[in-house]
Amino acid sequence: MNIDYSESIPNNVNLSGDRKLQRALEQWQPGYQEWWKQLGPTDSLDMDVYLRTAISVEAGGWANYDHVRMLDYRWGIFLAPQEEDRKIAFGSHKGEAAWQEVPGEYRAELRRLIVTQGDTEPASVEQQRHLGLTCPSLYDLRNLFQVNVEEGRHLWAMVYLLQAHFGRDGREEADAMLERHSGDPDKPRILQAFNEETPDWLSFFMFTYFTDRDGKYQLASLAESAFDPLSRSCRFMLTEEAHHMFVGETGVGRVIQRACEIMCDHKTDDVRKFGAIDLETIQKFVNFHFSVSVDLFGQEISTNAANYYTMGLKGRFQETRIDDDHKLNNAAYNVAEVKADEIIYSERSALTAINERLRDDYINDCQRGVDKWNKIIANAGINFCITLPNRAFHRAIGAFSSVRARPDGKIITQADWDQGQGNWLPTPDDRAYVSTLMKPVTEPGQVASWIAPPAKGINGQPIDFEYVRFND
Ligand code: BYC
Ligand code: FE
Ligand code: FE
Repeated sequence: MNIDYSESIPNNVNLSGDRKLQRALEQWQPGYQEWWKQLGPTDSLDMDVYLRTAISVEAGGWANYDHVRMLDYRWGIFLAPQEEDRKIAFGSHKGEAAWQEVPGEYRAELRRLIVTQGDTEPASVEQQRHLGLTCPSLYDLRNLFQVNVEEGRHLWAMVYLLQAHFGRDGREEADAMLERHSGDPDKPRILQAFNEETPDWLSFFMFTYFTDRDGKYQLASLAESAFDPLSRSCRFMLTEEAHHMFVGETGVGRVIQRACEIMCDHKTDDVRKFGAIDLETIQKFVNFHFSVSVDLFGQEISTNAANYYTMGLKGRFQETRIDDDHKLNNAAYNVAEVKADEIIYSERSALTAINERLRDDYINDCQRGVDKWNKIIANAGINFCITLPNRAFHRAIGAFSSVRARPDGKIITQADWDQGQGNWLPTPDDRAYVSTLMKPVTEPGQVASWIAPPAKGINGQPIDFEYVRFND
């Protein structure tokens, strides 16, 4: 199914056959472009960037790589191919035909899920908008912009659903996506992690590793939705998400590699003296970004999540591969909670524990990249291990938000927290140090002092390829 690039909005949803929808989207488009100019990547509009563009939504549809002027980038609407006779896989409608239209009785819940998802996409672009000014290499700058244009397209994906399937209030919600802004005191983004700053490239790599991975898990559970257009939107978005997490995993890995090289070459732990980032600081950034991202899964016990599941709106990760009745009326799931200053697990209704189960899947997935980072450290012969903090650490949502916990999960007093937190989370000094390293490196093939070069280039190009041309 090829994408029609002859339309003002490239698409594979036969937009030209739906004049009403086309009008709605064309009305929204100028506001979006204005938003991109104002709050998208700073000073980037004149640059030519080596970007991939989807030309089809089938496997291999990503083959198209070329330099594209940022100003001319065109966002479109792409759904994964429709699965014939798709049946609902879970909840009270299990076995019925998937919905092509929104059922009236679930309209409010579906709209809320789509709005929450959509809101995060432009938020991340806003959070990352200044990073281009301090890129550690052209390769990294190109990856940043690739992520940014795709997050912009993810907003389009959700706006399409709102405009095609929700009428007037859908159009109002689409407009509101451009009115809330990350960190805006009056009109902030909906989820807290998307109101935090992404002030430096270490934060960016952590964000794409941990927070884009929350995106992967949320999108995967929405990809199970009985509402077929949502499912198809999310399935295609997931193919883009893989690259974002690759940027995070390899980015953090390269920062670790540089630290290890300096430690070995100079026989020192004081890598800051040589313009690198020490492993202790990297661990603190891991603690911060992991804890903020696990909050994004919501409360451990959530009747909202149970209702979304029973209604068929949001499934579990890889729902169809799970061997049970997919209704969960009598099923149990182990959920962590605090009792008498201990973390204990107890059996709860699996239905209300849907959020926690997704969080568990996410945490297991996070560990895999951490293991790879630790291999880099071990290969350098250094005795240090990056660890994920306990889920109780530094939480703002759910059962652990009312206690203080160390990264190892021990519940502590507020006084111990006040004393210890500088060892566990980035301090203002740590952040100030990292920010001193943020100086642009824009010679092809050159890389900043604090990060190792990538193992290979993009799409078979050499590392010293001119991934970005500035045209100034
Ligand atoms: N912040 O029953 P609960 C991505 C509220 S990232 C603030 O657990 P539920 C991306 C909640 O609203 C993926 N408030 O809630 C990554 C509720 O309020 P009310 C984004 C929160 O409904 C990188 C109350 O607490 N996608 O794509 O299960 C770059 C009760 O909680 C938070 C989605 O999130 C929070 N973190 O919410 C770019 C998917 N958590 O009703 C992009 C869509 C909970 O009591 N959203 N609350 O007033 C959802 O599936 C769900 O809404 C949530 C959990 C997962 C957010
Ligand atoms: Fe996204
Ligand atoms: Fe992403």
